[in-house]
Amino acid sequence: MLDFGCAPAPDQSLANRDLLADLASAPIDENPSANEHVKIWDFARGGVRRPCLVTIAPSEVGFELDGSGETGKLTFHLGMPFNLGDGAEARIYLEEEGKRTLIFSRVLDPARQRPDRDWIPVELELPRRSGLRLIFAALPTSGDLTGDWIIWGEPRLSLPRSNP
Ligand SMILES: [Ca+2]
Repeated sequence: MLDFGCAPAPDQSLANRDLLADLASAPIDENPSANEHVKIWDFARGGVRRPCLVTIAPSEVGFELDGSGETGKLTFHLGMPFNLGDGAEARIYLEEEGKRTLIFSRVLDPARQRPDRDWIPVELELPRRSGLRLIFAALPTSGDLTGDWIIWGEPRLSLPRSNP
């Protein structure tokens, strides 16, 4: 599992936090084998190429949210890069004091469901509390792991300005 600090820009009314930049600079502190299943790569879906956080099922990656007591909006474009296998499930959890709450779930099956071959834009409002951890997870929907790559295109957090 990876953990990250957050450094929102203090002079902006809305700080955009690029989660891919966080991942690229993160120290790998736990279970190195799991990181073979978490990558940053570009993928194109529907003719649009985006830099992506990649989670290969079964895997997950976590981000510490800003400790200022305020969080904001999470946006990303969801997809699977290969039209293979029987699909997989994308999930996002919020973790607080070790307890997980599922805030997003989507099963994708691009081999059989044509709409799942395009980017799916997602926007999630996050609660305004400190001490939260955001977890992106890829789960298999069966024993068939063929092509079970979940791609999170351009994941970003918009953080309201912290009051000084
Ligand atoms: Ca599968």
